[in-house]
Amino acid sequence: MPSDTPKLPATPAQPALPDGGEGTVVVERQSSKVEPPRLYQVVMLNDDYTPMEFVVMVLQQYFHRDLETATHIMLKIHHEGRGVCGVYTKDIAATKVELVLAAARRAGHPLQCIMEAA
Ligand code: TYC
Repeated sequence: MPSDTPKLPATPAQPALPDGGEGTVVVERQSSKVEPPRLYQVVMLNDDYTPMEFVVMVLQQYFHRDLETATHIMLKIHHEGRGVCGVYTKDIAATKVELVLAAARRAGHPLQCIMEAA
């Protein structure tokens, strides 16, 4: 080989081993069980001013309810004072509450929406 040929790095004698060649591999046990995430229900509250059609639209748009189910939930809220729109993990429930409140504010309606541990 001519003396100016670049040299490749030397191949290690041993392939890389998980124990670095020491002969021991430690597998750590999980210290705690993985629990399913806590769930939160998004609850809409009744008021005297928000139009029924707006509540039905919100239930369809933000909670993916069909017209019949959205109407049923809206009427339940209207008669009983509150109703569950859906059940979600914490971040999703919080986002839904923010989106509903923002939509109500934009439209000038006093609609209130909260989340609570399911
Ligand atoms: N009570 C309202 C009305 O009579 C309708 C309504 C339903 C408002 C549900 C809010 O979360 C609500 N126009």
